[in-house]
Amino acid sequence: MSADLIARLAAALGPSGLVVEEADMAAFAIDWRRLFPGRPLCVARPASTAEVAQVVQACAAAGASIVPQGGNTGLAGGAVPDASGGQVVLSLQRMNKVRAVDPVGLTLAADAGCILKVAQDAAAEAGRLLPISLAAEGSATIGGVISTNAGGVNVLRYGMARALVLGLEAVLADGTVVDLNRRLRKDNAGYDLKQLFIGTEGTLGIVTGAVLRLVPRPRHTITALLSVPSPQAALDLLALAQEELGDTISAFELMSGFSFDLLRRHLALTPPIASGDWFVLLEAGASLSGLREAAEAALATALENGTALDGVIAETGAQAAQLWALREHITDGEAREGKSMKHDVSVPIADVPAFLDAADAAIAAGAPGALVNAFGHLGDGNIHYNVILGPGHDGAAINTLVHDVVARFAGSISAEHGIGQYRVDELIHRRAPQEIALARRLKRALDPDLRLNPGKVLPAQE
Ligand code: 2HG
Ligand code: ZN
Repeated sequence: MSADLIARLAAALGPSGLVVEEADMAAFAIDWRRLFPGRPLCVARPASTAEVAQVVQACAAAGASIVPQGGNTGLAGGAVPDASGGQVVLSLQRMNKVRAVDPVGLTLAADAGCILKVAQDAAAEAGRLLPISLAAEGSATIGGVISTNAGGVNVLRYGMARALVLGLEAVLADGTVVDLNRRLRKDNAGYDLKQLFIGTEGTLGIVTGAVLRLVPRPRHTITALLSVPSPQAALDLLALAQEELGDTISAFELMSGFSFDLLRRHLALTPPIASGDWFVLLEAGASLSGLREAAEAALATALENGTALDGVIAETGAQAAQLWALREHITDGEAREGKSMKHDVSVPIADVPAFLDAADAAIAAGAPGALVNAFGHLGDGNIHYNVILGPGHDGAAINTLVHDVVARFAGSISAEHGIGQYRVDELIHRRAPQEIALARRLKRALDPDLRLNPGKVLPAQE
């Protein structure tokens, strides 16, 4: 059966469209952190939406399941196959073009496999901004960003990926192509079907292209790094920044002193300000002048009243990039320190300091000696509360400790990374049975044979 399937895929996709050698499949078989190893039957690399549909039809006929994959930069193991050797990885890599940019209508259309950075650059060339920004943007793809409803550092101003999708096209589990590629700002005609494919991690359909919303590109940007005495002070600083800079704030990131220790230790990166227990990276953008003056005044106030201990505003684009490099390398520094349990949690913004205290207390009591690398998107109430395991620590028990605290604050166990395979059990455990039952009904309605990315978001077996 699998030989027939491979022959059919080879005929449909041609020599550059199918990978079957184990060595060539290696990069598609495991996530970049090498935590979720799998073994695919083969890797299909279609070059068009029509070819994606052919792959799906061939897999349906052969009874094989399909694992869609974009840049493979996810953190929840959502885009890698299981270890059965029977799943077909469907890589969107060859569908990598920006299709069109409309600077007046403020839209950008792209193939699903288009690298996020390529799409950002195309928008910038047209004098506009595609406001999705994340550390993995040099490899992450538009389809992956949409399928996972990715977040990133600009969510507090522009929303998650979902807020920026105007239209998309998707291939369903039976190979039907659904073209919802509309470029409309307003479209209230019937069910908003594109939502089925946003954030559902390829379990209800495969996104093959999309139309994204652009925004005007702010002419002035300020990037500031501040050290603050505590998470509560960071929150006070957010309130002050909201007063003084209003809706120009596009990023408000919190990083712990320990995050910076990791940067220093493993990557020789140091902050250009006096160290504190906590740091904030703030970015704001506006097209009208006066932004820098407002930011300087806000920083002076913060230093004066003790909300901030030290701070710097980047003078040049290169300096701003250096400040961002600190933030963006934390994941890397953490990976070099050792194996960590990621907790991509959110709580109401005002509860972040209390959450951090309670989670620290839970770890100190339940997993003494484990190191906590807490950082993230304070402006969204989203903290990456990652726990680096020491000898004898049990990862699953640590998940429970942290997520129990999240539950006390009525938070979410995944603010932006999604469920993938990593959090399936926790999702089932943490969400109401009615909610899970509804998700299962949706899955069964769209994918009755459980062909699309089985075992991701929901368990593989009912
Ligand atoms: C970030 O905010 C990413 O940099 C990765 O979401 C977070 O490594 C992580 O846990
Ligand atoms: Zn993040």
